[in-house]
Amino acid sequence: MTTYLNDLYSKLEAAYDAALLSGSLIFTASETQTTTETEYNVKCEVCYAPALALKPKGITPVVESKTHEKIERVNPFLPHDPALFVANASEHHKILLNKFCIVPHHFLIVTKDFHPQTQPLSPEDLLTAWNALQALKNSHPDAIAFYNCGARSGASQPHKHLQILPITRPTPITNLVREVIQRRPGRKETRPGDHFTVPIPCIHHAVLLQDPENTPGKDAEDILVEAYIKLMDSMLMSMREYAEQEHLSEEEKDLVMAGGRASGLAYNWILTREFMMMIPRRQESTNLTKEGITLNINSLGFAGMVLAKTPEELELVKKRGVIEIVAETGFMFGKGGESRSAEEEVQKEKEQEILEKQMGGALSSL
Ligand code: B4P
Repeated sequence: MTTYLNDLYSKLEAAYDAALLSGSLIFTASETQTTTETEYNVKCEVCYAPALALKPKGITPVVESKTHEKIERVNPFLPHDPALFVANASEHHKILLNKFCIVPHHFLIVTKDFHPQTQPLSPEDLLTAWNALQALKNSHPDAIAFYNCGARSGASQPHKHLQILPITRPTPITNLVREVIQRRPGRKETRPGDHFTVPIPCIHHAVLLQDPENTPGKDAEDILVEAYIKLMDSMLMSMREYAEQEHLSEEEKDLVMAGGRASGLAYNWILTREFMMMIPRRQESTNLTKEGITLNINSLGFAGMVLAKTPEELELVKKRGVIEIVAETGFMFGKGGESRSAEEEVQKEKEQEILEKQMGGALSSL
């Protein structure tokens, strides 16, 4: 294990307290409300943080020429604010506190040099995120790492950065994964290294991670790279199959094909100490109303956690449910790439469940 991340939590605490005191970091208090999404048998979270509506959006224009033709923009990560620096995370990564956090100690793993946020994750990116999760395993065993990659993924900064949310409870998706991989009569066992899906729309590509301590011949980097490539392959394959459907509109085809090109690919990536998942994105935001109230969704949306900044957003999310609004921003792939509606997806899961129960019954009566 790398020594870069020794005492990570103490370093985070010290930097966080100092940055908060000096005003370099803005913590926004929020209220978390839980939704029970009975259709999917999962409880999701809506984090309500009205003060965030006042936060500046994305990269800030700083210089505008007299003719207004050229706008130069600042990159907040290069150079970074020294008050937000926590430690180096590897030879090529640094840890910065998230300037606008709603969870204390939320931090970013940022490349020291500029790399675009549209780039795939490198083996070193993957290992650094993994090492950070391992470094927090005693204080925050359920911390989650994520990467918003590409234009429709919910990213607001173009400099490559992964994020770690050091939460103190399992995310809704972690709870669901633990439930899904449990061994049950009649259900195929999910073993470390296996690809699996979760019974909510749009999450089709997930891998249960092998434990590097108990996997002879492979280290953590091998396991992470293997899982990442497996997910990327299966995600691109699903997109290709989806695009080949005859009934698809030209507009939808264009959208999927743009995603199939490296430059146009947008996806969310989630890593915990147990699993990795990848979710391709068709659009950045979800339409909460026909009148045009939209909500941006990032990786955390697929972890079952969305952020509402106004009372209207909060009410609309609670009314429609987190899963339904988040699913609108991804693709619903079926077998052979057919698309399925959210209702069809639920119906299929129900049929699967009944089949599993019947098989379980049959097995136990043997
Ligand atoms: P991105 O990948 O580009 O975008 P994001 O996390 O979706 O955050 P966004 O900036 O769009 O903010 P939003 O209002 O949706 O990440 C860029 C990161 O850099 C962000 O974390 C940003 O705060 C941070 N940042 C910007 N300027 C910075 C600077 N000068 N120095 C250091 N860091 C800087 O969300 C607001 C915040 O809430 C984000 O941190 C977001 O990650 C977090 N959040 C969203 N949903 C959440 C949820 N359900 N639960 C907990 N936190 C949530």
